[in-house]
Amino acid sequence: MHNVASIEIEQDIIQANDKLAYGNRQKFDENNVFAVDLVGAVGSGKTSLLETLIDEMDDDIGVIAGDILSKFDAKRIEEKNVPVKGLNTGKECHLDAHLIEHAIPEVPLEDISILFIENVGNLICPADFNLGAHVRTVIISVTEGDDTAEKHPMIFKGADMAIVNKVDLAEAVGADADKMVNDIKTINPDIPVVKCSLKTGEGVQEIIDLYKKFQNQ
Ligand SMILES: Nc1nc2c(ncn2[C@@H]2O[C@H](COP(=O)(O)OP(=O)(O)OP(=O)(O)O)[C@@H](O)[C@H]2O)c(=O)[nH]1
Ligand SMILES: [Mg+2]
Repeated sequence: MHNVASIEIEQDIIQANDKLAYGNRQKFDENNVFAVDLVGAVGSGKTSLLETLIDEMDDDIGVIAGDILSKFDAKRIEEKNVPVKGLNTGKECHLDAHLIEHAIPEVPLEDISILFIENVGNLICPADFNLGAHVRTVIISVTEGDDTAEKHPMIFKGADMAIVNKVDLAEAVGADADKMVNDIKTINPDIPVVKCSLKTGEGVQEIIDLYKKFQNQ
């Protein structure tokens, strides 16, 4: 009985979130803003990827940076002189559409063409929470272990593209980056997967090309 009740509550929360996400998507579309939900394990390279993309992409980029307690990531993005709104989730281990709805007025959508939303570092909680973004990217890195994708299939099932980062460290940590790519492709055969190193630049152009392709779809 208790289990049935908790499933119903969870469904209600997810449905309410989906409704708000739809509203967020409308605001992005009205402003011709392509929005990306960037999800990944703690320390997998989310903020580093954004720093690189801000440097390398021609687009006007804005960022919403979610963190549990700090504004560290927002400060790193601020140094790149692009619009950024830092969001603290408190105890919550994911962003949700309601938080994004309230952050949107603080990002000048009319001045940007891409909005990256850095989700809280976590491969579990964000899976169910649509933010209204056009694309969800999942980034993991070899240093979390090459069984990471196998252990977290749900996050890859709902993703549009995936990145296996820090391949420059694969040998040092005894991880097989190709296995990680294959695991992701087994979980979700429809999505592109890029092997990347934000230290050497490997894979960065491929990621940029994918975002351009998604933007033009
Ligand atoms: N060697 C190597 N280090 C990397 C790479 N990408 C990121 N790092 C380092 O990994 C650490 C974590 O990177 P972040 O970009 O802060 O990771 P994050 O996913 O934003 O972390 P949280 O927001 O705390 O979850 C930093 O010290 C980066 O310099 C990479 O490709 N290779
Ligand atoms: Mg970060």
